[in-house]
Amino acid sequence: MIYLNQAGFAPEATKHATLTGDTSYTLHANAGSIVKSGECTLKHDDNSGEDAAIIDFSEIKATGSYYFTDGKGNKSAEFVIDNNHYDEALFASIKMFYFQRCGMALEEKYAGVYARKACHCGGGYMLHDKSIRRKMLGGWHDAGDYGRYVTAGAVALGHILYGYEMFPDALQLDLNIPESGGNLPDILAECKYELDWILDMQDEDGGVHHKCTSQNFCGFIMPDEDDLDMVITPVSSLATGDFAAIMALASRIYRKYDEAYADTLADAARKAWNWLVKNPSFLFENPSEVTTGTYEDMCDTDERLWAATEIYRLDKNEDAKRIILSVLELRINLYALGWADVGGFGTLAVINGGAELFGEDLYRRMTLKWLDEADRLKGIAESNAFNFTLRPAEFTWGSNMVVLMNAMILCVAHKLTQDKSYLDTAQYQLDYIFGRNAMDLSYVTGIGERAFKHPHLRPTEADGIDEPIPGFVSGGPNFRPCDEAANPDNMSDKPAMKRYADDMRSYSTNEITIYWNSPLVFALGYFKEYSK
Ligand code: 9MR
Ligand code: 9MR
Ligand code: ZN
Repeated sequence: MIYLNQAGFAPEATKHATLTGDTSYTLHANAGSIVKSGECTLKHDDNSGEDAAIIDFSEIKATGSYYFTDGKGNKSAEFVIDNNHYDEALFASIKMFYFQRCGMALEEKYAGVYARKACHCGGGYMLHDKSIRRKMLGGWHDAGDYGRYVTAGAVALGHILYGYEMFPDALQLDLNIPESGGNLPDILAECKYELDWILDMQDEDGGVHHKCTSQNFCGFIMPDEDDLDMVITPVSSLATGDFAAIMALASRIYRKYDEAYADTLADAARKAWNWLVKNPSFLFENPSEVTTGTYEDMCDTDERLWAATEIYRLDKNEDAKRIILSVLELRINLYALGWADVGGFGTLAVINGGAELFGEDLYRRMTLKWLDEADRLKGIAESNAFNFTLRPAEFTWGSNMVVLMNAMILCVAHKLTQDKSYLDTAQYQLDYIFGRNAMDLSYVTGIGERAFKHPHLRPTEADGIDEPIPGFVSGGPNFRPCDEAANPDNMSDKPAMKRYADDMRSYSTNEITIYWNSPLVFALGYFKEYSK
């Protein structure tokens, strides 16, 4: 078999495919001619359990469409060589957020066949006092379920807005959303939809509630049919830390377009920061009567670090600087970009803020850790025929997020050093997401000839339409799957890269989330800007 990026390659890019189970290959132009052929020596690959080799066809630069065959006659997915090869993927991966909108109807002129009615307009009640209700209108559904969670939302916004700070031009797309043509760039209008909901999660004293979901997951129904009441769970320092950071970051980005809104965001950020400074850790566990997602996290030091870096950028507040310096003495991960560990966002704030603002010493300490991690990833990628950065045990629930976070780390390492080997390694991670994997699948709906089709996504199951909405990233293989479609019994003899089921029931391998799409937006935006 030959696995490769089904979204294709830029003409000047380094182009790798992975050959397994056979030693010879032929590259065909779709027009009919044979472009290249060769022999490879296979080597065992732990992640896929296959004997595999790299096919390097970087010298093929003519635009057009192509496919490979192996010596046994197996045909690979078709792919293009073209400068615009990621355009469709970039558009769809951002438009995904519009399809996750809660609290408004998706009209046909923006949503096409996926149009649907408004959902979850009834507000929510406070867990500690059921008589207190809040509007709780708007925001993005977190995932295949209809919950809305602050830490998850802030992290998704973090991926997109740091991308916007670094390469705004690449993200100026007409998204065909209701706000298109207004005073904000479309992508910022889309993010505002989430920011506004998160603003509502803050109390007067600055604390921010962790999540707003029904007590239990609803069935596989359209969102407007879900009439379960929403409960707003207590304030957590995790949500408040992420909130302070994302609001401060957003206030700077939106100021150019809307002063008043930027002031609102900045004030909300300061209130959250003041709450954080006054309060100890309030971590989060689901209250006993609530069974939806937890986003549990046993440590808020990294959330406080992220908040401190952005508050320092906002107000050059000495307290914030002191907190950054004290956190740097602890051993916390300074490149993580997930919903639990957010230290990497603190580093991105420092990178974007610059050495002049933060001081040479602090800047150097944070970027060096980042580059160390990028080097570690590069080392792993050089050692296997998928040029892949994960090891078998790292295929956790949502392994594709780890892959995409690694792509982000490598993109930023490239920005810091201009060393092309980082960009190549980032690209290999995108290659994996778009089909260079032992499932032979593109993990983005609608992108590539062999894209996965059955996400654990309630509207996709309930809308009666065969094709899933395009642009959604699957969670991907899970070394310890735990649902009825992918479970330890039917997966235990499979290698890590194949512990995946393209099955709607498989929430532990095939759900979608906003924060699995957002790092793809960052990586594709980066490539659009810097890979020319
Ligand atoms: O749909 C739910 C998904 O969003 C969660 O990630 C997952 C794990 O918490 O749970 C899914 O809901 C399932 C529930 O946990 C058990 N009963 C079946 C539900 C739908 O598959
Ligand atoms: O993405 C989360 C993953 O890292 C966890 O292992 C998993 C179980 O706690 O939960 C995932 O988050 C789910 C959330 O709890 C509810 N919405 C769907 C999310 C994706 O499956
Ligand atoms: Zn909704």
